[in-house]
Amino acid sequence: MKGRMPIGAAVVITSLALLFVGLRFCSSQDVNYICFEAEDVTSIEQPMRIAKTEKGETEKVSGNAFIEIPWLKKEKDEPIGRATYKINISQSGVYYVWVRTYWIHGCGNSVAVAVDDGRPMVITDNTYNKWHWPRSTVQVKLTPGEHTFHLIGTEMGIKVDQIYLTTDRGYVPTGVRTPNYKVNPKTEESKSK
Ligand SMILES: [Ca+2]
Repeated sequence: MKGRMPIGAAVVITSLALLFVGLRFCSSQDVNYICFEAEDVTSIEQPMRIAKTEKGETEKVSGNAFIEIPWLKKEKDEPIGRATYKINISQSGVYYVWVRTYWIHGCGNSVAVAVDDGRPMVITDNTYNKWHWPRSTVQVKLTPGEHTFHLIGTEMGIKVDQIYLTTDRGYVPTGVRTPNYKVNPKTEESKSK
C-alpha cells in the first residue's frame, strides 16, 4: 500500500482538478457583449424617430436621446417604423437581447427585434412610466462579422434608449449601461467637432 494515495484524497484531488479545468474553460469562454444607443441608427423609417430628452426629465436617459414612436392616426396594419443598426460581432455565440424601454400603458408596451433576415421577436412587459429593461427571452445565434439589427415598431407610444446583446445568459441589465459600441463612430466624431 505504500506510496498509494487514499481513495478519498484521490477523489478530492480529481474534483479540484476538474473544477480548475472547468473554471479555466469558463474563463476562456469570455463573456462578450455589445451595448449601443438606440438613437445611433444606421437608418430609420418613419414614424419611428429619434427624440431628445427634455429639460426637467428626472429619469436618466443614456446619451440624452432615444427612439420613439409617437401616437398617430394610422391605417390598420400600416407599418409604424423600423430602425436598423449595422453591428460588428467579434465572437460567435448565442446572444441574449435586451432593450431599455419606456412604455406608457398596455396599448404601447412592446417592440420587436430581429437580426439579419431572422423573424421578429417581441419584447414586452407590464412596467409603465419608467425606464427599464423588460425581461427578455430573445436570443440569437451570431457568427463573427457584420450583422443587421432591427428594431421594429409593433405599437405606438413606445421609447427605446439602449440595446444590449450579451453572451452571458444570466446577465440582467439595470439602469443606464455604459455603451461599449458605436454604430456610427464617424458621425459621433463629426458631431463632437
Ligand atoms: Ca439613448
